[in-house]
Amino acid sequence: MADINKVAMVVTAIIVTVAIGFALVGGSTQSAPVVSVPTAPAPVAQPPTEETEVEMETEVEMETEVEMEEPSGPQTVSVDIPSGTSVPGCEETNECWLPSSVTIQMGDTVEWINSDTAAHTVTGGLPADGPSGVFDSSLVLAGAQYAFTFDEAGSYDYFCMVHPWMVGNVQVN
Ligand SMILES: [Cu+2]
Repeated sequence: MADINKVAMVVTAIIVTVAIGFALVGGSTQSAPVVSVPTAPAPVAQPPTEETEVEMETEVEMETEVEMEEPSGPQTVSVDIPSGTSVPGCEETNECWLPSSVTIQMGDTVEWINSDTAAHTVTGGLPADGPSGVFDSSLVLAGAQYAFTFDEAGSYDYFCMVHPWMVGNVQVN
């Protein structure tokens, strides 16, 4: 009887130990994924996103700084007088001057380059009102150019005295 009881107690102890072991192992294996799933992906996924955004913002700021440093000081903007503008038609697509409208800063210079075979003028004003007197190139021969520096802000219409359909504008800020 005593031996049987001892055996039974040992067996019971083994069973209990194994059961506790399963409980611990099972509990740990069950709780481990439950805890790690919500915590692990969230912090791992967010920091890289924030770092990427910060890096992109920094790059944009650096590019902006570089771009803003370049226009320091007076600039010269070129306007082309395309070939064929001595015949009406360019005004329909607004291409008598390329570009037909430019925006510059005070102190900047606009340089008109005559790429046409005909002579043109760059005359401040509008055909209906006549020359404004602000600037006038007189005849700019084929291949020649004319430049004017705008020191005062404003909107300056201009046209060609020879071909009054050629109308352009310079916006000075
Ligand atoms: Cu012209």
